[in-house]
Amino acid sequence: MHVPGPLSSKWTAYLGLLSALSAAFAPAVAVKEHDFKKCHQSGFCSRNRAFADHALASSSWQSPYNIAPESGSFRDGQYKGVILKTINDNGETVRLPITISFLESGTARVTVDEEKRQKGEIELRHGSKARKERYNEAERWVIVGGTTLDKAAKVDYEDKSQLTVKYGPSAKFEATIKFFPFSIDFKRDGSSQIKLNDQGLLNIEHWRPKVEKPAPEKKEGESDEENKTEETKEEPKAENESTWWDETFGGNTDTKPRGPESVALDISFVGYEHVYGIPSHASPLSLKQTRGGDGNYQEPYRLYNADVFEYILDSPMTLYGSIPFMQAHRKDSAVGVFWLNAAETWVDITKGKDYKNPLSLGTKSKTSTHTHWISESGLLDVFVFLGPTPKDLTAKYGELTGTTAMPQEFSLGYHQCRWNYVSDDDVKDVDRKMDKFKMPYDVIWLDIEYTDEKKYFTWDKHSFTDPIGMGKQLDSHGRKLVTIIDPHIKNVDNYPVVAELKSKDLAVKNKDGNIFEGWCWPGSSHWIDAFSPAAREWWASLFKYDAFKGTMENTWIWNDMNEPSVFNGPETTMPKDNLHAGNWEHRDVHNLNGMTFQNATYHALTSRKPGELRRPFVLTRAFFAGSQRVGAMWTGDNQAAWDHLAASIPMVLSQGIAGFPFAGADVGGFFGNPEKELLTRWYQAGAFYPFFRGHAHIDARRREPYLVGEPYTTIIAAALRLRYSLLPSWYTAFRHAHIDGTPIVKPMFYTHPSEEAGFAVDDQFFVGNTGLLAKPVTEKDKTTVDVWIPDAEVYYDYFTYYIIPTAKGKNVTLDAPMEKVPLLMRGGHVFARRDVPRRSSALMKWDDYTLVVAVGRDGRKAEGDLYVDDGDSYQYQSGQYIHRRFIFDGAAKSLSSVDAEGREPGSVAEGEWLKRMRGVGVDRIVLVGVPESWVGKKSVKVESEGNVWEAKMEVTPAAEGRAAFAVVRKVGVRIGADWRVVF
Ligand code: NBV
Repeated sequence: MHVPGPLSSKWTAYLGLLSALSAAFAPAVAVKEHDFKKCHQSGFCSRNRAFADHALASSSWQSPYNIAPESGSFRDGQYKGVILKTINDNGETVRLPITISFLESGTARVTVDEEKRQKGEIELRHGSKARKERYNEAERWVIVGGTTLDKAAKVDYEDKSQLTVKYGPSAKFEATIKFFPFSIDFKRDGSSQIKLNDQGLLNIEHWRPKVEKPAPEKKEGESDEENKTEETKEEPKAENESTWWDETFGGNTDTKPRGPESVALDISFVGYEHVYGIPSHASPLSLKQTRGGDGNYQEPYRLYNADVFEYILDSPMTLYGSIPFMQAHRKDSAVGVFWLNAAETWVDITKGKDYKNPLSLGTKSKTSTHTHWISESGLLDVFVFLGPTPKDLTAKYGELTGTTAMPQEFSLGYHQCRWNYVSDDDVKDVDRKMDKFKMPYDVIWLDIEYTDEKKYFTWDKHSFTDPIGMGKQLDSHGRKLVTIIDPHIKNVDNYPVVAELKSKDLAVKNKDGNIFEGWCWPGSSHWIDAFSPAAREWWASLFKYDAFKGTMENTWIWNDMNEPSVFNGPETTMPKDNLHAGNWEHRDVHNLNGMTFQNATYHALTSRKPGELRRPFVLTRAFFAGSQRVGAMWTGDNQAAWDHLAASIPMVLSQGIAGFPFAGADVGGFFGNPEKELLTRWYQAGAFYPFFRGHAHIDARRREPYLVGEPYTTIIAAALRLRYSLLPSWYTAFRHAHIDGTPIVKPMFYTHPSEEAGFAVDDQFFVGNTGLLAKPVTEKDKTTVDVWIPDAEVYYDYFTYYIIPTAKGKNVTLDAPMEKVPLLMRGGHVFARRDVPRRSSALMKWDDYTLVVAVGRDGRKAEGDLYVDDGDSYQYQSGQYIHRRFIFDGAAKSLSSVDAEGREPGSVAEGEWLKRMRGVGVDRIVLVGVPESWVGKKSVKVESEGNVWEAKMEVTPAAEGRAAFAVVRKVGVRIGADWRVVF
């Protein structure tokens, strides 16, 4: 058994090696796939898979879970009852209270608990201080709204064996709850969409005392393996006790004071062939099957936040963060589930035409997707969304878990990071060189080496002699600094932070209730327990400007290693029997851990100085459902390899549809040295990640974009400027994500839910509502790309205005020489840019806008919007923002701008920012795809604020495949005012 504390000789040797390696700035020994559990190495996963195998193989299988009909009652949109789990042939049962809540939003929620544990009528082994209840606080961290019960939900039918409830918008949804065995069939407009326990895989491992069995006698000379009982020797069985009471992996033993306690359920998506979501995995957007077979995975998708550096691609292996939200999609219909459980979770996916239930007429010939969700502990708590559109799903999920926080505007710019910038001079030098090479950027980052021997909140005094001077140089061009702060606190003398952590008793505890000690970058460390309100309060005190000296208003924070990463822990994380605030076991809350830490930092940044209330920027590596409310994420330690560049796109798309769209991958690849072509292509792709940061490992050669040499330097500078010119549209997309959970970059199934051929396309995407369709080049030596065209609209090349010869549902091959990012404009959209290249986003703040109108097929309407606020404060919450809707009317030959939210002019008292925005206008309007009849026109009429004037227009006729286009200059309207331009 591994007891944290005094280190065993094995660990001393291992840690000696680690620290020697990290001292030499080499990456620690690469963590490989086999350092992480496969399902068969995880007791509860293998037991539940065995349970499934048994149930699915047997034609007579009956789930042992039945609702006791007399226990049930329905009131005010909620059904409450008790499931009886039959546990032996004598008919003994265990009581599992169930609540089914029908919410006003149309979402249904099914929660199952265990009565004995609710009442605390269980005994813990080893004198454990852990809580007796099943973990019931995930909701407190994750759910922020949308839980009002639907009082209009009505029981539509009821007899002794079942109950049907009608609910949701116009009572179009219904749930049939069957009692014997327990199952629920969720229908929309009368047809089944989602079924729970239809396959009978519901399994709630109830508490039981350990019955000591006499150890089988070991014959002389017999090995331990030979001595195993028949039961333990065989492949895992559902009732195999060998992993009930303790479990060892990689030399670490988990003491499991409550024994087996997993919760598992099958969720079938009837007639749905595609499922998406449950990030983060380096896997295609449309999830694969996981039970073997051609092209399928053998392993379930795993959700157990882990420091998996050098991760492998095309794998269901767990990564740094988890969002247990899954969407199923078929032509014109989308439904989803959110499995609210923060413990280690595995999800098996199978698809088949042989839908087991003969009653599901009409779906028999269609492929259905069956999923099997398996969590180690906690409540069974699942939300069911019945769509019908992908947008409904992201909106309802956003209502429950919150949406992306309105970001700091600068954070949409380019971030320059590496492990490490070695001194303040180094930082200042990079800052100057970016200017010299005319490369806009907003943020430079400091990794762990800026600290004094990995003591966070300190500076290495030899290399960073004047952090404030450095901060001021950055600030002079509106730039920012991000410093890393990790959750492990170095355990040394004379470090006030650790002294306080200990004296105030704010650290995570080991299973015995003593402070947990483990190993990370600083060597021996303790971990702040961000589940504790007192710890969060203390954490906030560390960030005050006068506490974290050397930081200033333009300093923001990066939280790494918060899975948490513990070098000598099981699977590089914390022992599951560690204890958090409230005596919850780490097992119960593991996947929440990263979010609680990022949340603590987020709140700390709101209280650095009295009266200063600005939107924090915090980047996190570990995350869970809800993390979108407190910052951005990145996909962790990828590699400087073409396949990692390609994999980043579905990964970022998956984040978007799972409600955490502020996402990006390390541009250039973290490990290794990208060849110039790869680095350049990566910048071109990265310019389309919502979070755009170049980063590199400490061993990687310097690769600031100006170092790469021509022609690449110029090409990268162009990609950066493209990002900067489109910042107004990116910011608008963030606004939409903030309002209703819409992804920032959108996959084809999301924008075109009727086009089946696009459901598995995950290497191209639309940016917000701009109609910009990007298809980054992710292969070496490629000078063309094939773009899949989802509809019959007209598509123009973004740069040349060539009309792409497209056909709906077909691929079109585009030229993509090195200097070109394949980017199309879909007809029918209007979007905003700022075209004057500047050094940072802050310097563009008061620039005029360019509006681009991509005229729709046959000159039809084009529409778009622009949202802008001060990009920093919370004043937008009191109306201090501009949100315009632009409408191009081909028939009326006009472009007009109206308040997108129908607010009357003058209805908001103008604060300082709005007043200053009075000086910001629309400088140019570019209209692509104008009719030939416009050729020769020289001016347009502009009407705004009671005045009428003329502006000059130049129309370029169509030529050799290029659309006719018009440019109106010096338009002269204010961006915040109503106006109309008549052509
Ligand atoms: O802090 C060092 C690195 C960081 O650069 C990287 O981005 C993180 O994902 N960190 C991991 C710890 C060590 C990685 C080998």
